Amino acid sequence: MSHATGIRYLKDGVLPHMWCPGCGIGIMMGAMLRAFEELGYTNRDTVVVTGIGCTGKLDDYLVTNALHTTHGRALAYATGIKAFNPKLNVVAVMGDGDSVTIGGNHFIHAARRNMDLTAIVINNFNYGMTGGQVSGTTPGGRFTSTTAWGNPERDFDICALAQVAGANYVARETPYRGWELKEAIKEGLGRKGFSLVEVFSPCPTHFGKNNEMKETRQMLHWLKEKALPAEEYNRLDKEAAEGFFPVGKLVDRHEPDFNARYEEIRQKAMAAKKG
Ligand SMILES: Cc1ncc(C[n+]2csc(CCOP(=O)(O)OP(=O)(O)O)c2C)c(N)n1
Ligand code: SF4
Repeated sequence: MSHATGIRYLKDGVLPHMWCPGCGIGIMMGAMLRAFEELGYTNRDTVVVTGIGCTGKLDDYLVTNALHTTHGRALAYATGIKAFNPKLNVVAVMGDGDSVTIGGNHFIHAARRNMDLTAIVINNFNYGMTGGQVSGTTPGGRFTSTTAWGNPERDFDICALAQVAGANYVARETPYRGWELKEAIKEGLGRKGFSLVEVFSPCPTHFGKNNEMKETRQMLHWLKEKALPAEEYNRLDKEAAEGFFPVGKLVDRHEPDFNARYEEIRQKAMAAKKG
């Protein structure tokens, strides 16, 4: 039984945090810091890279190395850090707008390269910080401040996107499943190559309010009811699965990561030069 609190990575005097009551970002941060502690990460060898938005504020609270970057570009910075010093544990923490709406191109290419990074994406189905606008993950028909009559677009399945782009590890969790969330982050961090942990998360202030879930408990209840363990979800036919989503481990590969491939090519080039 672990007694990890993650407190050693928190800056002194920063609580209470800035997130709204009922927001899922704090729960994710707690899970991530406990995962760091259980893995024995030191503050010095850990780098948390964020983009912009409510999720992007997370680096303010940490005494690991932390970098607050630009909207949509966290993975580009994280890639550079990992390429420069592969010994560092590099985590990019992003919102859904950050990771796959404005930042979609960086996301698919980081997964395709199989960079040894962990991406944690808070998917709250809208742009939280700027007032609840529609994002690339807002489900079709749902209401946001810019789709007052319902969203005419279809939403991205971020986990499926990471899978087809080549990620080694993909999991989805919710703040309702705090222990499983911590375990997924831990497994993602421990896996070589690109890992994604997507967190379906409540934004009661905007998405909840606009979709008849003004109370936090209603949003948590929605996430609890609709989340099915992947094995259970996969047994359902298309009709029965409608409205539900799979949680837990969704992709489990051990393909060589970018640095391993790069080293192999470098060795070959050196050998050819000598010969
Ligand atoms: C290049 C750029 N475009 C737009 C913005 C304005 N902006 C700041 S936060 C934000 C939305 C963030 O949404 P998301 O990434 O989903 O994170 P959340 O706030 O929901 O955690 C936007 C559009 C910006 N800062 N930079
Ligand atoms: S606006 Fe939404 S995402 Fe931002 S802190 Fe509030 S609840 Fe969280």
